[in-house]
Amino acid sequence: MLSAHERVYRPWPGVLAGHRAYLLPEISGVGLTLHEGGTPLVAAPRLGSRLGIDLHLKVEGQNPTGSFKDRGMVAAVAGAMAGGARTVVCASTGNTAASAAAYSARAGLKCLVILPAGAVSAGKVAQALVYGARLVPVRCGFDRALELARELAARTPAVLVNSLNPLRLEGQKTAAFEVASALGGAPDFLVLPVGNGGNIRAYWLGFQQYRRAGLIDRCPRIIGVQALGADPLVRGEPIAEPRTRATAICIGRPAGWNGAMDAIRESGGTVLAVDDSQIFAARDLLAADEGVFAEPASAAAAAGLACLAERGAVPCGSTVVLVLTGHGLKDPDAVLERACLPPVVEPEFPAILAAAGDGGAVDDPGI
Ligand code: AN7
Repeated sequence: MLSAHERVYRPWPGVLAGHRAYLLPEISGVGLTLHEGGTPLVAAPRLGSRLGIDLHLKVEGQNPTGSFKDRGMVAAVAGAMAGGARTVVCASTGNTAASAAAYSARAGLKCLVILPAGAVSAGKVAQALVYGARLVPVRCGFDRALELARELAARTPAVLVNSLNPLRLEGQKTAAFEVASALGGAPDFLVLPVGNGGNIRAYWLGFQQYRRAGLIDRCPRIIGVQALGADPLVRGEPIAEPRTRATAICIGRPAGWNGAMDAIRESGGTVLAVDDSQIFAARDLLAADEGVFAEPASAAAAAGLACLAERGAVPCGSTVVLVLTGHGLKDPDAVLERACLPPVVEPEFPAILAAAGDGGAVDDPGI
């Protein structure tokens, strides 16, 4: 028999059970989980010292479907179950679809996902398919797809599980609880990507709730980052045809516009935009410096933080949490379409040695 000391495997119970005391009772008792949440806050000393800050990464790519969406989806699907629903529906740039598909499979519900055709990364489409969702690719962008999903939910018994469903934010706010508890308080700054504007509001709600409960004595400044070309909050007006390679946040008319701007204003934060080349540079730096691979939308936040640090807008020594919302493997094409793969060589030792030594990749073996 393993003694209590030897039983080193103690699974995190998931968002609904793990944060039960701070969630609505109508969902906290529903036994639905894929053990989402409880993600690590990883110290980032190399990147942090480049930027002159105390940097920590909230690695949301470690959630069951590889993005932060699982926190809100477990809550929304639990709500749908509690209400006796049989079908859920969402529009999605990909991660919401993957998560909705997984949790509705788990819950035994049908799932319908409306996708902007040709604008969702391969990993996310594969996830939605394999979990058994009904996919409806539509010849439009995300903003129109969301209108259609809302209309479908209004006209049928299907429950909308986009972040217009308040239970989504209820689940997603738990990430703020985890950040505060890992640091023993709020960071000075929290930086995250903004698409539809749900997650930024959820973090703000979470920090405020912990402050009201007396668990933290202040809230962080919240900094939202958008991709240039899909940056309506920065421009102050909707964008009819948003464009960015960071497909997850290719959104021109965020449904959560007001909530996002309130979070930024009330926290004393800001919103800024970075272009795709800054996004890819930040992604590569994050991977090389810290061993963490984030999808382009998440790397946008890293790029935005670098911009602000260079401008002196983040004082030296500040404690900063960078939220990496989705795993890099969601969109391998975003790496491969820019990479130059080395040529294939014959399976002979001299050929391997020559190829390996090329560019000094292997220390001179002295042969
Ligand atoms: C990796 O999946 O909108 O500002 O349909 O996938 O709360 O929208 C995804 C958004 C950031 C933006 N990072 O969050 C969808 C979807 C990643 C994302 C965002 C998304 P919100």
